[in-house]
Amino acid sequence: MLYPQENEHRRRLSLDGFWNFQAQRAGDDPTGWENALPSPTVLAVPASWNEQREELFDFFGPGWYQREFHLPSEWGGRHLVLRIGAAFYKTRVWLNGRELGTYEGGSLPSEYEAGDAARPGAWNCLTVRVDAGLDPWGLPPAQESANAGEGRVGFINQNPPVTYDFFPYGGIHRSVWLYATAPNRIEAVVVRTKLAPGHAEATVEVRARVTESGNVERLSIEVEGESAELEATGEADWFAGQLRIEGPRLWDVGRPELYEADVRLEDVNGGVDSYRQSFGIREVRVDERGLLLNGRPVYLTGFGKHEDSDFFGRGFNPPLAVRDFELLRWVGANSVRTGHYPYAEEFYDLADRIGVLVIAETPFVGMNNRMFTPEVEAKALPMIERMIARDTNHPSVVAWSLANEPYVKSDEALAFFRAMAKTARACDPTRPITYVAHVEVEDNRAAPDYDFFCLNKYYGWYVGHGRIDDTLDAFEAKLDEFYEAFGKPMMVTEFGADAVPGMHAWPAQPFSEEFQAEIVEKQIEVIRRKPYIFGFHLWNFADFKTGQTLSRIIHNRKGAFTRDRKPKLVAHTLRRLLRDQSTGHQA
Ligand code: BDP
Repeated sequence: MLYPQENEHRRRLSLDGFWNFQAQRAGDDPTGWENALPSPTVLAVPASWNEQREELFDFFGPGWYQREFHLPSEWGGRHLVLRIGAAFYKTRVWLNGRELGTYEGGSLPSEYEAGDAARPGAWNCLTVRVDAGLDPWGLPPAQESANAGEGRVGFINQNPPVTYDFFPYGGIHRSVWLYATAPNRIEAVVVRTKLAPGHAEATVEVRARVTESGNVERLSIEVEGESAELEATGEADWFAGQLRIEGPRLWDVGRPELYEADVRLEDVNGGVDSYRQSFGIREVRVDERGLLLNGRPVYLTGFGKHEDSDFFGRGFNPPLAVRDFELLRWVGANSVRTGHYPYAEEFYDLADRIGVLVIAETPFVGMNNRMFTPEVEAKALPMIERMIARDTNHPSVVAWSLANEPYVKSDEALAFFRAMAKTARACDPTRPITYVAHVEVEDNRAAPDYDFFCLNKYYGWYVGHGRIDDTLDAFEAKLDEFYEAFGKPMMVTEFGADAVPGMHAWPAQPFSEEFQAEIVEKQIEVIRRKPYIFGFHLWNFADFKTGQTLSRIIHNRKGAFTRDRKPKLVAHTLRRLLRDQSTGHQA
């Protein structure tokens, strides 16, 4: 899952831009569409289709994308891979009419071997069929039937009928690349660092997987002038080696010290491949004090987010991503959770380069009891593996969140959550794992298998609506109850209220900016009193698009910022509260 890179031994071609597009409607016969679309229109990639054209607003696929591109003749004989950063939700790909493969999953990359179908030195036709059809067994799932109101109070008649509170945008959401390497290539690089006591020295362990391990002449790494050979590990196609760095510059909050590992593969047939992987030297663990970064407790403040903006929909929007990190700095926050799916890779690159902590979440949201089957598990576990393989080298990622608001009450649910925990730990023994809980203690039987506990609670909103002061004691008692039940350090990962920007009320009332600012300030005061809580994230960073239902005023309005990133009153409140405290910043 290495991000495509341009270097001495690798080439890449961006296929972003304007593509032909055709919506497949009931009654259409798509025979032959992989060769030519009969009456296409034009769409931008990457971006959701829903906000680009009126007729696609509530269209969920299948949508057919097609474009031509010229393949340089020198790419003949190279190892060619087509890579789609993410498309929601099921993808099928053809090159020059020949099927390359399929992938199910809306927020992780898919790759396809393209060498046999590609025509070097000529024009090529690429077709991508994306089906965002509401699938009750997808991850995340749609409701089993419209109006089922599954899993969420107040969401009966939600349109479209999904089990979660964000819009099921369709389309190619992240960049599309074609890349070329030597036939024997570096397929994966995993960098892990270990600090000696006192931090005077760090060990950097690098593992790499190659395509043809039998043909490796030499595999080596270099970091700032230090180099080491990687040797076969005995595990299929994996090699490993390590080097030491004296006086390491540690990566920390607001102190984004990064290193580059240059990996080089020389093949017995004379081929060469190389890859530059950035990484940070830092140590993360959880003990009874909470999250420790480089041995020191850190208090996390920030937001749960979404990938969501005007026009782009869920598509990756580079200036918006920079702006979001800039607003985090402005408000004084040090961390985010990728609610409720893995984000674009570029997002974690920015977090690494700016020094923001990330709790990285799977797309397992809306997981009610009917989902805990062997079939769903067989889809979920490989998604965890793919997510961790993709994001493991980011120093910004300090924990994996394996689900949002599941019901872990039945024996099946418990077994499912134990299998997920086991998979995540096998992929990455270096990071703590968690999942984000709601409802009651007895709905969270898997908590003992996870390292810390995350809780979402909406007192004064979904519980005791409109009564801020009257619900503070109940809020506090609920936090204590969860801590007493599990004895794990905790984070409050969601709390808040909707506020329609420009809506004012005195005295404060629901949906006004005053109400949102007041509830947030008073609940933070409660949260901060709890020694077992090591951080809080407001829901949400910005207003975001969701399905239509009586409790939503076009968007979910719980953002501290509007959808176009203007501060609401609560953002100023937070800025005052967060900038006044020093525990969250280590720099
Ligand atoms: C929580 C969910 C989140 C919702 C939020 C809300 O985790 O996805 O958007 O509630 O209702 O339960 O605003």
